[in-house]
Amino acid sequence: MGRCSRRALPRSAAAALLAALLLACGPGGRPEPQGPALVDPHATPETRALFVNLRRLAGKALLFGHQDDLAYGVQWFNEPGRSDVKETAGSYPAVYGWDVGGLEQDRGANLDAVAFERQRGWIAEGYRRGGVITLSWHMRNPVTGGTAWDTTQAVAAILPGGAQHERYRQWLDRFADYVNGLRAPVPVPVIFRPFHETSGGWFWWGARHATPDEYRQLWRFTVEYLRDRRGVHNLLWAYSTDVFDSKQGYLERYPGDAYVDVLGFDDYQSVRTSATRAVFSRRLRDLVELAEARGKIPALTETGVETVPDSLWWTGTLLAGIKSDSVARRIAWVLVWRNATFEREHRHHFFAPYAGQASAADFVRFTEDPLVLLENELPDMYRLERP
Ligand code: BMA
Repeated sequence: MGRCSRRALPRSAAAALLAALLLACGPGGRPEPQGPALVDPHATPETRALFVNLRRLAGKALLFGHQDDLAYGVQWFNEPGRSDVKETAGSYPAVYGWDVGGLEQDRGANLDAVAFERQRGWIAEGYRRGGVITLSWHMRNPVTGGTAWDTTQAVAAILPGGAQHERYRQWLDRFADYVNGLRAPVPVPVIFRPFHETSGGWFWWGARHATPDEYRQLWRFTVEYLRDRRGVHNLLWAYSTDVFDSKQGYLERYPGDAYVDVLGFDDYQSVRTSATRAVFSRRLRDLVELAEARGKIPALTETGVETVPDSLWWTGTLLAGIKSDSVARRIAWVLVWRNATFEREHRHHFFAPYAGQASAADFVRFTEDPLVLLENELPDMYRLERP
């Protein structure tokens, strides 16, 4: 399947072990059951393999991810081969987060000045090295044309029959063209996480600005349009809330098991210090239980502390919280947000360390933990051994 350009063998002993786990049969030598269906029954083989492998790995490995990792860092912008994570810990991250906010306007670059043409190249590059790709979409307000943070009511207007429905279809067409064009050379599997942090009130699709039912309708329409009308088959669908305090709260806007592959949440609150570790691990545990009960993948889809001022945050707060509970530690990945370039944005807005940053040494310790994987330790996530 034209996969020869991707790494054939895992590099380390740990990766070899994980590869063996991924390819293992179930107890008694029988093949593992097929497991629950994906949102897309026609998902490409690589997309299906990614889903199965993430599920199998969860609990044995925690993939580390970083937003916009290849595009820029705190002290550089758009320099091929660079990565603040690699320059700190020796490897690219295992998960690459990217955002397509701006695609709807047919702009050449996203809302953080990442050119789409380059983003496409970085996505293919990360995939060829064996990395996992996730996309979010800070979509502009389709009623006003304002930003994603313009909370003018818009969800009802873009549902079928709504005044802006046609516009929304056009935006989805642009997205479909973009993801259909992500090829290396097979379609690159993408974990798509639209309408994120839906329990928060800051985006136009969030709580208070659309009813749970409207949100669910929007989600389902989006899945069906891209999958069934536009033939997009390289997506896993990730639902994500902000922090939540009960399973019931988490599920309030949940689109339904048939429409979701990954259950995630974004936590910039209970991860701040170890004082709230119990709350953080309880959230993770609830998430893992919700996901596992449905055969889905649990993930900490965004987290971090801006500027990471606590030099021991990675092991002392993040990892300690994840590992303090035998259920909580079964999340599949954790992704920290972007490292804005200081010279361009004139603000200290970064969530991963860079060489010399106060938490760099602890970040290295974090990545050396047997549970935590960077890209160079990943088994082949895109191959599924069939008996
Ligand atoms: C936010 C900030 C913004 C950015 C947006 C989308 O959390 O980082 O500066 O534009 O995410 O990436």
